[in-house]
Amino acid sequence: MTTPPNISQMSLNDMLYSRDMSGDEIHGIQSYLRHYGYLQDRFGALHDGEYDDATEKAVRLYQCCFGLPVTGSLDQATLCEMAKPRCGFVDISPMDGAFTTVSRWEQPELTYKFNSFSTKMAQADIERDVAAAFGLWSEQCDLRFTMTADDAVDIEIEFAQGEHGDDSPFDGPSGVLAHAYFPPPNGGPLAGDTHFDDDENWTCNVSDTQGIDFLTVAAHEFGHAIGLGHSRQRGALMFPSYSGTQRFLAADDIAGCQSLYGPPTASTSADCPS
Ligand code: TQI
Ligand code: ZN
Repeated sequence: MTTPPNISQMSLNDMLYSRDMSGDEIHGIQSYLRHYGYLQDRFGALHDGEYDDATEKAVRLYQCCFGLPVTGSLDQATLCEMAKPRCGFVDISPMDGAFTTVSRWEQPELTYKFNSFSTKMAQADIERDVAAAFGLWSEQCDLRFTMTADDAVDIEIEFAQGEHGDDSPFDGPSGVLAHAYFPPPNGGPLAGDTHFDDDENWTCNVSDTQGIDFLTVAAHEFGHAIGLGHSRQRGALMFPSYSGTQRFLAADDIAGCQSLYGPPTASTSADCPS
């Protein structure tokens, strides 16, 4: 680890206000904020030596973490706090994604089957979109999904209306669209199972903007079924609101599934030309 920048080496009296600070002084503050994780590339672009938006956001985050008044400027209280001796470890890890995880499957090979289909979409379309939704995850982490006709599978998929035998009844059109159970030990015998509310206006057709895109919701639910909770990252598939079709994983979703299962293994990508 690099040596933490030492703010007390700077002359505090000279830099009570960010607008009065020289490029070198601002650079010093930025190094300090970067060292402890308040300034990170993923939070936005930085102009080195300039008190820009990224720096101001980092200062606000720092103030918030230290219980200081959140002014966004380098006031005396903030500079004094920075000048105090402190632990050299980061406060905000660069690894911290916005994703959350709950539990994971122990084996990389997961099986699934359908207990019922929808009245709104053809069976072949559902099977294709479910395979595609699983594929989004298996492309990015060390998991593989296989449909089988066996009784005992990991993930049971069904369409149901209202009460459907799991104490979490569906609520008719709109509201809850679907739910999935996390991997064991969560969910007991229901672990991994994924239920879709058949009262929704499901569509398999990307150009049908009135309907709810089944593939998008299935991919989100399968994120839960493999152990991801919701993400704080807007634009992540695991962000907890539906804003239309999103048939891809965002970087945060990829970081989330890889944190649970690691990247895809060589055998998974054996069919890629090398
Ligand atoms: N269903 C909720 C969801 O999947 C149910 C739920 C809430 C849940 N918290 C959970 C399931 C934690 C497992 C674990 O988020 S939903 C969206 C989104 C829903 C919502 O019907 O509200 C999607 C289903 F993100 F768009 F709001 C799919 Cl994509
Ligand atoms: Zn969700």
